[in-house]
Amino acid sequence: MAGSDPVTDASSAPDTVKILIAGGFGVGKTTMVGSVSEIAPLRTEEPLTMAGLGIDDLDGIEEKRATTVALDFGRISISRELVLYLFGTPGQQRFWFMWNDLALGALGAVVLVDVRRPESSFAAIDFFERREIPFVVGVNGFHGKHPYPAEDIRDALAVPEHVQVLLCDARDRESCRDVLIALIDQLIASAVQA
Ligand SMILES: Nc1nc2c(ncn2[C@@H]2O[C@H](COP(=O)(O)OP(=O)(O)O)[C@@H](O)[C@H]2O)c(=O)[nH]1
Ligand SMILES: [Mg+2]
Repeated sequence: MAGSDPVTDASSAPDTVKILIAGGFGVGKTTMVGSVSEIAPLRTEEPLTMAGLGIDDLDGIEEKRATTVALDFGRISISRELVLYLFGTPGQQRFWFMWNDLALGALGAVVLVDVRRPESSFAAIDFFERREIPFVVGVNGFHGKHPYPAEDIRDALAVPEHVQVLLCDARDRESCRDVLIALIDQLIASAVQA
């Protein structure tokens, strides 16, 4: 009784793709997952406490009050055929042991950069380059300001030519969606080439 029952027909189910949202501590990863997610994002945030004093580098991000201890999780439908599952990584170096596990099965990543402290996302760029996981760079202009063109951030972080660098606002749904769509376009283009 093969049929086209939309409930049981696997071909009508959307493709689901795992995407990582990575970058340094306090660059806006949790904010981005929260802005774009259609489901209430799962957060594993804890208030920053004295325990992290001297460990978590708050230089330049004094307004940060909470920190992601495991991961952020959200979902966004790009079309009827494509649903992205977003995994926001914890930024602090002491949680880096989790990154390899989080990266399993990920098709691509967004590396978010705080325009005021671009170097804090360098390690994330290095991580995806080494593992040959495709990524785009999203430059989060805090306070909606973009003092530098994308190409300056590319030069500062030695981002290779084939990786897109996009200016964005982690608080803005459309802006974050545009970054994710750019990543998907990049993934499709490289799949077509292969
Ligand atoms: N003004 C401003 N604040 C932001 C922006 N993105 C994130 N924040 C704030 O910066 C802090 C760190 O962001 P968060 O998303 O927790 O960073 P994460 O450590 O990368 O997950 C939080 O207090 C956010 O509300 C932004 O684009 N503009
Ligand atoms: Mg976070």
